[in-house]
Amino acid sequence: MGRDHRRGGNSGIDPAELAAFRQDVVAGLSLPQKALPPKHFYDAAGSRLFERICRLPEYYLTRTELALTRAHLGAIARFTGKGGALLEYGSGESLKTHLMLRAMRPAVYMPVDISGDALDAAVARLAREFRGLRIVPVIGDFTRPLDLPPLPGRGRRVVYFPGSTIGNLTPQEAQAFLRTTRGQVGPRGAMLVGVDLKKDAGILHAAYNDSRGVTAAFNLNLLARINRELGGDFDLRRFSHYAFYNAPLGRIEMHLVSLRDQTVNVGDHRFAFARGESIHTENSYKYSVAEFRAIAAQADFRGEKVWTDAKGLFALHGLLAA
Ligand code: AVJ
Repeated sequence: MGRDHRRGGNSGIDPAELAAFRQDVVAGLSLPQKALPPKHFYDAAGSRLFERICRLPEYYLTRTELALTRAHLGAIARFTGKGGALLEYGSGESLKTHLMLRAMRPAVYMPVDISGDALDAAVARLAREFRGLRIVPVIGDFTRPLDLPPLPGRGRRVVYFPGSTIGNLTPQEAQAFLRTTRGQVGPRGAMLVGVDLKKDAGILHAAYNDSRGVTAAFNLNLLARINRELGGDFDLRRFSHYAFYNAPLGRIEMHLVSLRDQTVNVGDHRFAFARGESIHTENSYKYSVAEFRAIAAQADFRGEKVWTDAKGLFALHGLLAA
């Protein structure tokens, strides 16, 4: 189903994805502050590690958003309306997607993900569970402009973007992304977006420095992936996971810190690291309800509804085209 929208084969590594990965790594490790985009965390091993993160006691985000979605499902479905088109940035593998599809009963569901394999698996399962649902999978990357097939149907168009993935973008990038989304859903459209809230720095610190070291393994897997796919020779014992809350900027930063002066090869490229120098691997922005609504307003979305948990950990925003 929908293979005509698809980029490549379904076994091994997609050559286009590999080329993009190589380009990002060479460019990112050539910067004065070395940096790698977090989207490359999610190879098969990284996706498994992320699923383990989601089950960690310290990582409150996933379970809080799920509980929130369950608790308010009726109100969320009244907000989206039924029978429209649901576009999700993410593969649709999550339990939250099932809940949303069951409550909203859209005519069309369009999952957008960079992993063709993840899409294949999710589409097969959803097609079995939701007979009659038109599923249009799209391989794509929400951080880049994306040519989507037109969303069919005359019902409301709703974009679902759970998981606080929007936190990976800077506020400026988030605003531009919301503006693109606003164009996709049109004048009667809506968006449901999961956003991690600002909170006590100790809670944030624990969530990104878990006691079992799963987040550290997730971060370091990026170097293992470079070794596996790009012929790198990173010695993982010579780098360490470092995550902290940058309060002035309102974000968790993740880095990989070089434990000594060293040189690393990636294919034909050589990169020098001083002891203590880091690769910045992820930002995870945290927004108060008012801060996020202000960004949405700049993109012509009005904050219509917001659902939060009792502890004020996580927010699900219901935005309407303004
Ligand atoms: C998937 C981007 C929401 O920022 O919390 C989890 C990724 N990184 N632990 C986040 C992540 C380290 C996660 N997002």
